Amino acid sequence: MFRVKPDCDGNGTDDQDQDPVPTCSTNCGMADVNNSGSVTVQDIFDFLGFYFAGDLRADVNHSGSVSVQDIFDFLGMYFGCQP
Ligand SMILES: [Ca+2]
Ligand SMILES: [Ca+2]
Repeated sequence: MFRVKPDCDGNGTDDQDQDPVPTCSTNCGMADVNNSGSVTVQDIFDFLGFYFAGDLRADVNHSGSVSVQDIFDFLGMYFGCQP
């Protein structure tokens, strides 16, 4: 699992010390489509690159195909990760 931010759910406890790990860290990891370790605007560009190329890395909801729903799901994860 990615650990994008130490406290992505903002509850004052490091995510790694929480059990279960906050789901937002999972979403943040999935929004990190270029695997850089952080979620930045570059991930949006890379996501769109994968999307228009039909690359399965754009299949963020793991439906098995790349569809417009992946854009919505990606954006939901992406903005869910912003501080
Ligand atoms: Ca990234
Ligand atoms: Ca999909």
